[in-house]
Amino acid sequence: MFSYKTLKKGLFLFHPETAHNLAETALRLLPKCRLLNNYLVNRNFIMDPKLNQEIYGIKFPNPVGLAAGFDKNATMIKSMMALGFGFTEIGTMTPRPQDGNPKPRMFRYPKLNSVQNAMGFNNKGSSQVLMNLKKVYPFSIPIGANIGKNKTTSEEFALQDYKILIRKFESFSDYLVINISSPNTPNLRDLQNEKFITELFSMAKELTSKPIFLKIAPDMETNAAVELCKTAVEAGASGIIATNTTIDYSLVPNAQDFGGLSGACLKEKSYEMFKAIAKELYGKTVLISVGGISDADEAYKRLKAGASLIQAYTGMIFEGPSMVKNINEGVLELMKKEGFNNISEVIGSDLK
Ligand code: FMN
Repeated sequence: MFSYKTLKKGLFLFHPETAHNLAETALRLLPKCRLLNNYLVNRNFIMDPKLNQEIYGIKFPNPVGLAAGFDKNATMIKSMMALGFGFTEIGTMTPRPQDGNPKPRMFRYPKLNSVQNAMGFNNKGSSQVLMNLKKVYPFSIPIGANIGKNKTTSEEFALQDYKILIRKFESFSDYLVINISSPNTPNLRDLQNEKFITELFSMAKELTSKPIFLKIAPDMETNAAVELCKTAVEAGASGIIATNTTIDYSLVPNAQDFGGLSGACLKEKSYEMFKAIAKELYGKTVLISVGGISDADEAYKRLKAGASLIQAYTGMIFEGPSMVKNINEGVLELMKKEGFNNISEVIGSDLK
């Protein structure tokens, strides 16, 4: 019906953040155009029992989710099935509204299918996001709530910010994610230490029985990252999401010297970090892989390496609204070729 190649040419004439805002407007309005929405759901949302999973009692129709940062304010949830996603993650939200960093703060590297962003948790704040969420929750696909502290909250009071956010969102989401891995809030990544993680998850487990994940950065020394993940799981984390964007600017020639890189340039780094974590934690907790995934081969590789679920953001900018459908169809084909009858048999098969 329409080609994303053509649409992309138009969208890429705009600054990346403007293009994002245009996409948001379209996706906010899409559910009002019932016919088009239904057409896209039928086209892109793959319904195949072989892709179904139940994790912590939550039903995931397929393993491909929207990564955090695209739907920061929970305004596009209703359109996620039209894009084919099996689950979505809103946020990162902070307790109070926040403008984020000065613009420009998002950059494209089209030749490398990569993006750099220094958004800085721009969001409408927890109260507004909660209002948006309440209009749709519970939804046909699982919704994760990704939470972070305000920029102006000192490290000393960081725990308090997470407490407020867990209390607010735990009844209106299927799972929660603690984000202390964004490179765009000064000193946030310093919270990736064992003392804070232990305090945080001990507190979180008191506040909610919903699954609560830790999202980590790809830039820590591998052993330290694995140890941190183990600490989080021992303290009560339900799983690990690996990884956020990278500050390894050598991955892109002439990259900006601020913000985080995502997309194809992050693929190897994210995979290596995921593999190291899975080696230690596969079978002991739930692992979600994200970073540079945009096709079925890479998705399948992450599943086999131990990911129960995968997420993507940047790939969609370059591949368009058929990306998730293509991934799911491709994964089904690979499963058939290798004789797997259900996605759960694929997960971690490299480690068995
Ligand atoms: N991750 C978060 O946990 N919270 C965020 O608010 C967030 N904002 C992002 C904004 C942009 C523009 C991009 C490109 C990524 C953002 N991310 C955020 C990171 C993504 O969720 C994901 O971990 C990362 O981009 C790697 O996946 P990808 O290569 O598929 O994009």
